This record gives sequence, structure tokens and C-alpha cells, in this order.
Amino acid sequence: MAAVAAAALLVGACGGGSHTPAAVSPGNLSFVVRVSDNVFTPKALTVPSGTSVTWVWSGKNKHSVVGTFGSQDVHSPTHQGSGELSVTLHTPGTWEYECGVHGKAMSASITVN
Ligand SMILES: [Cu+2]
Repeated sequence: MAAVAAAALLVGACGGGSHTPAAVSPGNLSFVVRVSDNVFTPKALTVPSGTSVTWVWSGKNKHSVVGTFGSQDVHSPTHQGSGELSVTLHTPGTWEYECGVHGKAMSASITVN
């Protein structure tokens, strides 16, 4: 029973909303893209060069991140339910990427300025 109470406390401690992955602060050079079932959120993201972008997996199905961001090839492992990938993007341009499992049906873009 003690473990159940502790878990409840942990959940309560996160109730303020500051842990929401989609929350983005423009000033801190760190952005999160959620990888959920068949959609990247946000679908289009603009970041300054040198920004660390972290893809965070959720959902029930298998997904991956596959794309070329200028000179940087990103080919993540396929994750299901949870997982993270952080990449620091340097090359200016608009770069489209997709899920290696779902292809164009699950795609998004990041513009690096
Ligand atoms: Cu997918």
C-alpha cells in the first residue's frame, strides 16, 4: 500500500503542467516533438541553428524518425510506447522527415534558421 501512495504523490507533483512535452519555451534552445500514433506534434517547427530537438515517443504503435537535415542524417531506432532521441540541428533550411514505419503518411518538417 505504501508504494501505491507514493505513486499517487508522484502523479500529483506533476499536475502543474510544466512536464507537458509539447510545452516549448522559445528562449532555451530546446524543443520537443511528440511522436504519437501516426502524427508528429508539432507537424512544422521552426528553430534557430544550434537548437537541440528531442523527439519523445508515446502512443501504442511502432514509430521512428528518418530524415536528412542538411548534412545530418537522422535514422532513429524504432520505438514503441516510449523512447527519446535528441539531435542538435545546425544546417539552415526546411527539412522534411518521416516515420520509417509509416512513411509519408506520418511526416513533418523542421525549419532551421
Ligand atoms: Cu509511425
